[in-house]
Amino acid sequence: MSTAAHFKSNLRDIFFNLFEVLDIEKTSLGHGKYATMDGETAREALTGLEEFCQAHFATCFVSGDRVPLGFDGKGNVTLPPGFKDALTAYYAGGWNKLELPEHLGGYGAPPTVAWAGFELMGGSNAALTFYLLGNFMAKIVDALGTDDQKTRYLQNILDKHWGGTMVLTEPDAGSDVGAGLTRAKHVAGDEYLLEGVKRFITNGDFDHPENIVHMVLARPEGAGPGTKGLSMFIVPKFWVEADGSLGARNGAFVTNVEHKMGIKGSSTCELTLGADLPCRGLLVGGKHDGIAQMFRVIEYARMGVGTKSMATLSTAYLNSLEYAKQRKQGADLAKAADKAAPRVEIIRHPDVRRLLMLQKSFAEGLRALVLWTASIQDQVEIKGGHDNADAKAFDALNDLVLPLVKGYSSEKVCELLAQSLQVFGGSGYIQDYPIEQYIRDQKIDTLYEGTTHIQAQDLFFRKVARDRGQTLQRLLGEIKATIDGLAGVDALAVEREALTKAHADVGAIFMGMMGKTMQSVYHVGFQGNRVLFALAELVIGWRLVVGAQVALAKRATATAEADRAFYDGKLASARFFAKNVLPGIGLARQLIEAGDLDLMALSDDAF
Ligand code: ST9
Repeated sequence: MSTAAHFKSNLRDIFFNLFEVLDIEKTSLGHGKYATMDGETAREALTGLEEFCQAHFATCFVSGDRVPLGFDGKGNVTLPPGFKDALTAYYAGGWNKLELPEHLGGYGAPPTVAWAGFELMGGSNAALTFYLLGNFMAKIVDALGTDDQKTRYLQNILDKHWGGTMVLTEPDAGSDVGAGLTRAKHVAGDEYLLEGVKRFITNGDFDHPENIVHMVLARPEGAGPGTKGLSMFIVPKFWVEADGSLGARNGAFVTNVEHKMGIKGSSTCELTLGADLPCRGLLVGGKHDGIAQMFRVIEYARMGVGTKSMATLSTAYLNSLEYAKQRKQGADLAKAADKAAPRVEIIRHPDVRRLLMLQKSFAEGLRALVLWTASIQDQVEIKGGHDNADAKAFDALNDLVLPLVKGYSSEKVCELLAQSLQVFGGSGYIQDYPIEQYIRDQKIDTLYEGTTHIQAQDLFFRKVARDRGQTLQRLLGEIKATIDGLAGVDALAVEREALTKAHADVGAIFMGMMGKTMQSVYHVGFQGNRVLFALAELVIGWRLVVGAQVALAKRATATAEADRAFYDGKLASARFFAKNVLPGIGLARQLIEAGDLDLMALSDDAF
């Protein structure tokens, strides 16, 4: 297979979600901050981006895996073949402007359109896509920086395409960010000197931009322990003077590049601050509010990681579908006794059909989850940012579902990619096909930006318990309204019944867990992931059924054969999920209710 051909996109389903289900032409485009973007522009942009990703991102997907990053031992990392050209083409085509707001010179696409675009980029070459984080850091400087910080950085990042990083992790501070030891010593005004060693820094160095802007968490002298004692600093590779001109090399040096299982083209670096040269940084916004500031970046990255997983499953599914339609092996199972029976394409085998529909329903279900979540983000901005009651309700809903996007999408896709490979038989295990690389490139998604259990704790303690279940209840109410609306719709009776049962099970799971948590928080430790998965499956099942309602209506009037087949496929995905996934929530409920603390009592030596 050619290196470019690995990426198979599904723009038809993206458009189905955006324009037929979420109806963003009515709900998002033309409103508030998105006043100037219309449906035609959004469709053209995504169609163009798809072509661009095929031509420039997909083409270096393999070289990014096979040709190692260069590292000179003096802080400088060189990119694999094709990466620099692809980044140059990306900026030359103005694709970075798609999600930038108009006041920063962008086209003002809402999150729905931007995350749809991200699916295309992350699916065609995730390692390369990460190098584009600088663009988002410009938004952070714009939102949080002082006027002086904006003068130094904003136009530089935007016009010169500087890189950006998020710098939290240290050798002994991974999930436990608050254990970070990097220190910051006040110099004057908002300027500090930083010292410490940071680890696993994505994009720590690369040889495309002239400068890289690191957003670093460090503890100022005298600050308290834990995350609340951390502040966020802008630490550039090259110092930037007050007039925005480039100054001397700053003391933030890459001192190692990790050799990883996957996303090898993405430089994951150890970053040493203040060892050989002083490392100067500016306190973001002149305010000690580091962890809250950094969570603006983390939330974006968590959404990005969940979307990357979904995008990987989608292209893996479409690759395995293509293979299953071409590969002939064995006779039809019903004629297997007849040794002279004709050989059939493997898509004719029931087990392969099951594997294909399993992937299809999850790829479409996860896309529906991601784009629905993005539509909530659209509304936060349209309703006036974070400052009014309506916007706050959408913001709380976005907070509630982000752990599903990040935690569930990454875990489920990790499991399902093995099934994508299974369709290929032994051929899937070799590098002639992209699935083995997909598996290696995707596994990281369950780990970085907060492991799956961090997402489960975030969901249970912060997004449900601390909120006294209010946002969860609103969400369950919305799902209930869909169930009620399906009364009498015979074609979706199976879906209605499965959703009704799953809805009741999830309600009972949360009620039961509140009681169990009163007895011991260890119950959340044991059952948290299961709770996260149960809610995610309910929400995905719901979104698939909402899509099925639309598909049912459109199917009735569709004249083109391709449209009829597409809507039949949507109905089939929803039905498969309702029959094969939603009933599993009942089992999860039983296991959660029966969950005990036995393992805590077992001696460590017994493991
Ligand atoms: C990493 C980098 O992993 C990986 C690279 C990813 C690259 C992604 C790139 C994305 C895309 C780029 C391309 C763009 C192209 C776009 C093109 C589009 C067309 N929400 O519970 P407490 C805050 S980096 C909001 O007491 P502990 C809050 O301020 C490493 N805020 O925590 C809170 O205070 P309060 C990532 C939250 O026990 C404060 O924290 N590392 C949330 O002190 C304290 O909260 C991680 O993710 C939240 N959900 O600390 C760390 N939670 O309560 C994982 C907390 O007063 N560890 N805050 O509001 C954790 O998350 C831990 O739970 C912990 C615990 C550190 C928060």
